[in-house]
Amino acid sequence: MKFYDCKTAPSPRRVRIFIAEKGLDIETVDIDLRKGEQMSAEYRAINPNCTVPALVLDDGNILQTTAGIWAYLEDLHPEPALLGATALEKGRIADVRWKIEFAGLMAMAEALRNSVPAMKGRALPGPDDFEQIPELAERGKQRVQLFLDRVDTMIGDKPFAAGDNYSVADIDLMIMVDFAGWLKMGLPKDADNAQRWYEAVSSRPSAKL
Ligand SMILES: N[C@@H](CCC(=O)N[C@@H](CS)C(=O)NCC(=O)O)C(=O)O
Repeated sequence: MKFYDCKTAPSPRRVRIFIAEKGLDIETVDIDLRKGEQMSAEYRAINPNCTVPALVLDDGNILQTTAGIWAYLEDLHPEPALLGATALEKGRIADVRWKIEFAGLMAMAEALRNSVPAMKGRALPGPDDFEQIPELAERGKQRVQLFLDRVDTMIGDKPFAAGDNYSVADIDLMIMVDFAGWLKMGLPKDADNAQRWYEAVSSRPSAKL
C-alpha cells in the first residue's frame, strides 16, 4: 500500500492520525500542495480529483478520500475501533463527524480559501480553478466562530466527542480546532469541557503527526 500525504494539509492528517492510532506502518509519499504537485499528470493518474489523501492498494485499486480510506483500513484492522464498535456507536460517530465536517471543517475551508492571497484562483480544491469570493470568507469566519462556541456543549461531560471512546469524531474535531488557529481563532478560554477534551486528545502521540 502507498499513502499519498501532505504534511501541511488538514485532510491527510486525518488519515495520518488514524494510521498511527491503529499502529499501522504504511509507505508514505508526500505531495507538496504548495508546489502544486497535486496538479501534476503523475498525481492526476492516482487521483483525478487532485486532492490528498489517496491510498493505492497492492492490487492497484485506489481510494481517493479520507472517508474511503478510513472505511477500508477499519475493515482490515478493526481494533481499536475508530468508526465505532457497536451499531449505535457507529451511527453516533457518523452523525457527530458529519456535523464537524459541515459546520467546522467546511466553514474553515470557506473562510481560508476565499481570503488568503496564496489561494487566489484556487478557492476550491480540485481540478478546476475558481476565483475567491470575499463575502464567502466573511461568512465562513462567522460560521467558524459559531462552531467553536458550540464545541463546549457538543462535548458536555463526555470524555470524547461522540461518547466514551476515542474515534474519528475526535480526530476531525481536533484537526478543526488546529485548523482554526490558522485564522487565529480558537476555543473560548472559559469553555471548560472543550478545553479539557482538547488537552486530552492533543496529548496523544498520534496528535503530534
Ligand atoms: N473530503 C476530501 C477533501 C480532500 C481535500 O480537499 N484535500 C485538500 C487538502 S486538505 C487538497 O488536496 N487540496 C488540494 C488543493 O488545494 O489544490 C477528503 O477528505 O479526502
